[in-house]
This record gives sequence, structure tokens and C-alpha cells, in this order.
Amino acid sequence: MPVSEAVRQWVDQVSSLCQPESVVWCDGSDAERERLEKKAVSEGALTPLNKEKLPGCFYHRSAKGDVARTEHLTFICSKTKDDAGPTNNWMSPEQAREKVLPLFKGTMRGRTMYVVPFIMGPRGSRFSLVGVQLTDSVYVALNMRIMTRMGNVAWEQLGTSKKFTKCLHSLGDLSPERRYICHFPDENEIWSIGSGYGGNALLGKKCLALRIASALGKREGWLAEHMLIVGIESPEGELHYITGAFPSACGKTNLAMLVPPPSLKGWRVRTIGDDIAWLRPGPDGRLWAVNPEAGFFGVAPGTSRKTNPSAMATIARNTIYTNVALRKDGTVWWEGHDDPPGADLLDWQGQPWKPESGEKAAHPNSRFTAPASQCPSIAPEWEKPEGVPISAMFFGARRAGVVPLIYESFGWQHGTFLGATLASETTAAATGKVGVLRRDSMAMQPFCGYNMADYWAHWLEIGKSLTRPPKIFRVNWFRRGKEGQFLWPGFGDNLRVIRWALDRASGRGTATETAIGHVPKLDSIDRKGIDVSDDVMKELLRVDPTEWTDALKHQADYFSPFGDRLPKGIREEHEALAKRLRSAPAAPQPAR
Ligand code: OXD
Ligand code: MN
Repeated sequence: MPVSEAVRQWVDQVSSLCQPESVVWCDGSDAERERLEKKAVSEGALTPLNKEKLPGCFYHRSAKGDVARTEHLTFICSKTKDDAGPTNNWMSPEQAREKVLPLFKGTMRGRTMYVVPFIMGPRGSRFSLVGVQLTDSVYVALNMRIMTRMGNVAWEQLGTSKKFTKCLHSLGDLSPERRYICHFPDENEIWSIGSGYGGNALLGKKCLALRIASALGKREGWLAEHMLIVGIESPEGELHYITGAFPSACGKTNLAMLVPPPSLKGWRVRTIGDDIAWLRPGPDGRLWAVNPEAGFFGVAPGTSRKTNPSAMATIARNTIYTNVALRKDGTVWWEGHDDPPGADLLDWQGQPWKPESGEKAAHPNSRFTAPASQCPSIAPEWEKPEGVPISAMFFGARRAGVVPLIYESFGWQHGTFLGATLASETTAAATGKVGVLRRDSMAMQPFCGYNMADYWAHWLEIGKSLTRPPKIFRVNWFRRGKEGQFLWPGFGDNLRVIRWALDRASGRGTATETAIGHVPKLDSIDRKGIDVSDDVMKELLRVDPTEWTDALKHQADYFSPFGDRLPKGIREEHEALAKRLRSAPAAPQPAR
């Protein structure tokens, strides 16, 4: 397969720097996969799992301190600090060359360097981008094979072009002291050293498809978003596509593979993607989306036949499991699994585990890497080069109070503001304390490759180019009652909420106008077949102007570091909300 001269030159340069013992050019073939799997097993990077129960599956245990994205070690290396903005760590390109580049010197001595060409996006699509990852981790090469269109297809797509993202990765010594994930949006380049964890090491995903792509999208007039994409088909055959932005580990994979409950007969969900959407205005004035990925890198704990039967079917073969617990019979287990743990379980660190230990057997951020094509609900159109047109977009987060189950924005600008002000209680997907309220604007805060104020301005610009923009909604499946219990059943029943949104997008559906947006009326959301009383529904939909006035102050604090860069449209929405809240009647007190 002919390879562009630009690629060859770069591979030579990196080889002289990292000094690998050998260089393997990946072609993406099945024979190669078998070779790499054998190598990974012989090196101890992978353990084969039970061939009957989990055919084609492998197990990987990562280093103890390398189990999640490390945002404090993640940098945007743009020309100026202002270009990266107040929400990103910044390092100048010169400083990165001085401080980080030397860490790559000789780092691959005695190791193999894999040249992993890949396409993000469907083959032959105008949306798609080519990347080449150089890595000394066979585990990473095998994961990239699942998560992207990897191998000769990428060389074919690239041809003689120089437009590819240079993704340099080395495990280094896996020490957090020498761990850096650096992004160069102007040079279209990524350097990652010191981590083998997915989000830090599978460079096509967060690094390319979000941080680098968001900056590229800004220049070229499109959006790279931390969003799932699904098609929702009614019993009458009406098909709408939606996207949903949720912070990490807030149920995007579950929503992307939602199974309608038996009481919603005839509804069907078609999965397109579970984590990332690339969106472009189409010639018809609508917004079109593709999923740039080819696999799912999902959180294992909590995944079961009850919560996500499609995911369970997807991960039954050809899957790499990372940091889950291992059973003696070569099967895997995690908290929230359907089956009991059984005896003789080894925890994610390889230690014998007993339920009474009080410790988690699987790491809370343990993962599965599985091909999207294996998902029973995958849409036949999931790889369409032109993508799918979007009718509605959802911004959601984990909030115990304040935010109602769903509300609809007054339009694109207000919808952008709803996304911009998203905040969520933290989870285990990134290192740090769990359960703390943290701003995660558009669910993109850890993933935006440039100043977020410019990013919101870019959203507003994109809106202007759409004559048929999607409706934008804010959702919160996680509202709790007085005793701390979740008020909404969630999972498959979230389809009831989406149905209301799609009705609204089609000019149907009833709502009450409130200070924050259009909220469903008490009976707007179908509750047939679920036990959600009127009182609980009232609480789920309650908008308390006092609580929101307080939230408004936090929003102002959040916006303040952006200074004059904050777009006028966002400032206007903030002021308009303040005004509406001042004239809003007091809310009735919670019923429970
Ligand atoms: C992910 C994340 O892995 O958001 O998708 O952390
Ligand atoms: Mn994600």
C-alpha cells in the first residue's frame, strides 16, 4: 500500500527520537490482529478470556495509577494562553518542545513501535479525518483497531495528502510525574506520554475527535461534540435523529442503546454513536451528524442485561475488557453485573476479592472496548458518508435538584446558553473527587481544544447558517426526592421524555412557559405503564425561581474569567434569564 512521503518522513523522525527496536506498519487485516493478540498475550498485556463464553475477548489490567483521564496533565499547546482559554491547561509550543519532547528520547528502546493509520468518520465521507498514531503499546494498537477504521483503508483515504493528524504516543515509564497529553491545534499534532489509559492513549478519541477536531471545526465551519447520536422511530414509522451531550459516565452509552419498555410498543431505537458527534450544516439548512468512531469504549460497572441489554450483547465477543474483575473460568464481572460474583474472583488489581471486603472488585472506571457493528441496535445507516439529519439536541447532566426532568429552549441562542451553563456532579471517568458539582459546558469542558468563549461564539455562528435548526432541550434523569431516591425510573423510560421533545420538534406536544424555558405540563409525558404519581411528576417538573436565582449567580461567576471574549448572545441570554426570574411567580413547595 503506497504511503504518503509526509508520513514516511515523520515516522523516520520519530524512530530516531524514540529508538524503537522494530517498527510495525499496521494494515488492519485479521491475520495482523491475530499476530498482535499473540504478542500482547506473550508480553502479559492481554489475557485471553473463556473461548466458549466470551469468544475473541481479552482482559487487560492497567497500572494502578493509570485508570482514568488525567485532566491536570492534559494541555492545549496553542500560540497564546488566551487561545486555550481559562478552562484549559496551556503550555506554549516552545515549552512543550523543551519539557515534553525530551521525554520521548529513547523511550521505545527494546520495544516495538506500531504505525497505526486510522480514519475517524465513515470511509469516503466529507466529514472524515485521517490520523496516524505511533505507539509502543500493543494494547493501544489493538484498541485503535476496534475504535477506528484502522489500516490500509486509511492510507487509501489519505492518498498523497499531507492532511493527517500526527499522534505520537509512548507508555514512557507510566509515571504521573512524567505524564503529559499535549495537543497542538495549529500543527494538527498530539503527543501523549506516560499513560496507557484509553482517554489518554487512544488518541483518535478524545484527543483527535474532540480537542483537535473542535479547533479544526471552528476554522472550517463545523462542530465536534461530546454527543451520542440515535434514531428514534415511532410505531407509525416517523424517524427522527437526536444527539445528546452528557458529561462522562452519565449514561450516554445506555441512552444510545436504549431499549423501549414493553409499554411503549412499536417504538424503535437505532444506534449511530455513543460518545462523539461531528456536525455540519447541510445544503438543506439542517444539521447533519456522523459518528467518527467505529467502536464503544464504555464504562462496565452498572452495565447489565437490565440496564443495557444491547451493550451486553455487543460485548459478548471480540471485546477488550480493562480493569474489570476476573473470574476463575475466564469470564469477567463488575459491580452491577446480572450474575453473582461467584467465588475466587480476582479484583482489578489481581488480588483475591471477597464481597465482604467493602472494596470494589472492578475499578469504577473499568471499561469495555467493542466494535459498534456488533451492537444489536446499530442503525443500518450508521456509516452513511453524509450522516443523518438532526431534529433535536439534548444537554443533560447529573443533578440531584434544581433542574427539571426536561425543558425546551426558546431557540438556538437560548439552547446554546443551556449547553454553555451545563453543570454536573462528578463521576469516576476522570481522576478527582466524585459527587462534586462541576461546570461542564456542553459536556465539552475537558475536550474543547480552544477558548470556550470562542467555542460558544462558534455555536452561535453555526446556528445562523441553519434554516431548520434542531430544537435544543435540557434534561436531567437524576433528580432526587427528599429521601435521596431517584424520582424518574430512567433507562428505557427516558424514551417517554424524548417522545415529548420530538413532539415539540414536530410542532406538537403541550408545555408551560416558565422563566427557564418550556416545561412539559403535568400530563404531557406519557406515564402509562410506570409508577410515577402526579406528585412525583410535579416535583420532577418543578422550577423554583429562588433556586434558579442562586444558580444564576454561579453562572455569572463561571462566565467572569472569559471577560470580553464572552459572546454577546450568551450575555444576552444570561440577562434575559435574570429578567424573567425577577418577574416569575414563586414556585409551589415540593410535595415530597
Ligand atoms: C469517555 C469519557 O471515555 O468521556 O468517553 O471519559
Ligand atoms: Mn465520553
